[in-house]
Amino acid sequence: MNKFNLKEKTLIIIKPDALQRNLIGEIVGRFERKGLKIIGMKMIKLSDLLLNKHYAHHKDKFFFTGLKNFMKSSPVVIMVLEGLEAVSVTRLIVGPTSGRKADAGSIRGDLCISTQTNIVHASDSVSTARQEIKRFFKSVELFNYKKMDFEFVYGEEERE
Ligand code: FUP
Repeated sequence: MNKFNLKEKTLIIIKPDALQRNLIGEIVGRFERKGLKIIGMKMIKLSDLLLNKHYAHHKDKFFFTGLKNFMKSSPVVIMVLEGLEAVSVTRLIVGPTSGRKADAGSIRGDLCISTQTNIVHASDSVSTARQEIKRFFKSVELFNYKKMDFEFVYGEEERE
């Protein structure tokens, strides 16, 4: 068996601020250019039910209501990305929560200045990713397909 898990998966939410600011293509492009594989993608409107589950760890925080209102203010684009260490690689590309603290070069560092309207959500661990993917996608909405750049995205020792 391959010691590298090239099929690690993570959930991305492209938030309402990114939609309003015409940044969907920019964000998807950054993940694509990194070499992450898009195995699921759709536009949805987040419900209270979904948001209460997704942000359950923040339910007692002062910003919870504002965060929910923001996340419901327009549709969002959600994606499942797959690749070697997809969860940590994606978090690195996204940057820390506050756009003011995120390094230049990261999505949040380059594209936002807020802690709340911070462009994108990315799962914070492999186990959270599993739960979040299940919450947002049916199994028939996730695709297993061959990508032609595979041999160039990964080196031989990672592919075998
Ligand atoms: P992250 O994993 O970087 O998305 O950050 P958190 O799970 O800590 O926070 C989730 C969301 O809560 C953030 F994307 C935005 C919101 N939030 C605020 O609105 N204010 C805060 O002070 C902290 C987080």
